[in-house]
Amino acid sequence: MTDSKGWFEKAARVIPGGVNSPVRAFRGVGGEPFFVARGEGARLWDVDGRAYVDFLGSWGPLILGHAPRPVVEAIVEAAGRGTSYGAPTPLEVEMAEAITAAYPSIELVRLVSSGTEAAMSAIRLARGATGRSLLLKFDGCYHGHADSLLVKAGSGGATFSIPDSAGVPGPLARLTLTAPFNDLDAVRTHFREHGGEIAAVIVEPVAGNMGVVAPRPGFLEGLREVTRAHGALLIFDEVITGFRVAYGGAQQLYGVRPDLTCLGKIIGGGLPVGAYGGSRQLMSHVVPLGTVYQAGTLSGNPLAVAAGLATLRQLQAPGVYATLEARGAQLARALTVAAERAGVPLTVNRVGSMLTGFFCDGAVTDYASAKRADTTRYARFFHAMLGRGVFLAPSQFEAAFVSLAHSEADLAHAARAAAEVLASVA
Ligand code: KE4
Repeated sequence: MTDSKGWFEKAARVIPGGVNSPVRAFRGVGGEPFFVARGEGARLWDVDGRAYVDFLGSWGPLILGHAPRPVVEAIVEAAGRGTSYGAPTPLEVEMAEAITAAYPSIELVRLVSSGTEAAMSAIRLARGATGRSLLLKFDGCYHGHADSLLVKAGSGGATFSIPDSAGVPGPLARLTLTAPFNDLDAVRTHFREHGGEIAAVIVEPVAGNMGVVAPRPGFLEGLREVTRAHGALLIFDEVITGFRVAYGGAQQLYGVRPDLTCLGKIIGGGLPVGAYGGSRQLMSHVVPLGTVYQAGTLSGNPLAVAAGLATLRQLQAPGVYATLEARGAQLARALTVAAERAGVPLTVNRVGSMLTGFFCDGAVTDYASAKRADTTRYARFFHAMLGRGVFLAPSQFEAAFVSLAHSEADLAHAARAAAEVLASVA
């Protein structure tokens, strides 16, 4: 019987780095990844038979936990009728109706197959609808791997960005401006200098990809105001926050309406779905209505949409978000108390059921402050928790997620493990 180590060796012979997405390779925490045999509820089992309480939840989609019965039944039922048609189906309409009902800012929505596709399409639409070329994104925010979004701030405060990946042409990177998250002054400066050329600002309304960082009061409202004043579009990338921090996402939670919204993760219930949407006027620029091209063989795939709809139906039950809020708060409190008792500097940022414990003192409000965290200590914490059967994100700069499948006992297990581990990494 092949163990995780054996599978990783086999994988590395045929897959770059042995993984199909780089963060899974544990490079952020060292060591080698375990290989999964199965998941059920709040638990994962690896091929070596070890069980973990899973606070990664596949990086966000599994708000109901692993293999929830209504979702599995919906997938099986849909699969029995076929797996893909390349032709429209009623289920896609039901998903679009569910999204537009939950997001008043969305009148028309296009389903795609990943968050990357959603963000890539949204920025192309913004450029096509405004006739402008510049984009503005925030340091530490991640919107998938489309070329225009793999950029970072130029050195020495240079206005224009530089590629954050090989293969991204310099001239393309320079069309994307960057600013620190939560820094409205920096955004206003960019608009003063380039206002008439900026097509859109794209933001994670609650950042998840630098670790969890909440918007400062007034930040999102300020983005809404400055983009409107300059005729630029505001894009909320709610691939993580959509149906996570509230049924209506961060735009419901903070009461700020973007022009375009990207969704993903939860709306696929663990299968590949992304979406982007906005006003009828804006979305009418998208082919076949308009001239902004976007297409996809498996867009609106019936199995993925069936899984997503079954998930959303569960999230419409009364009290769901109060439960997620309470469980998120309970885990955050347990981490904070354990760190205080152990004398370990830990700043826990949380919004609802997404949270990150940064191994540093002081507030974490943007990428620069997040990078103060002690990643070596985080790596030791991660592995010690894994050894106690608790699976967290294999990177300090990612989020942990609590699901509706996590029980009181699971949270108590994590709290006990954190108390033991933090005492040992002090
Ligand atoms: P995908 O293409 O991975 O489905 O979505 C890209 C994306 C877009 N927007 C936000 C806010 C996202 O968080 C993501 C993807 N998130 C990462 C980690 N937080 C997925 C994990 C991975 O890359 O393997």
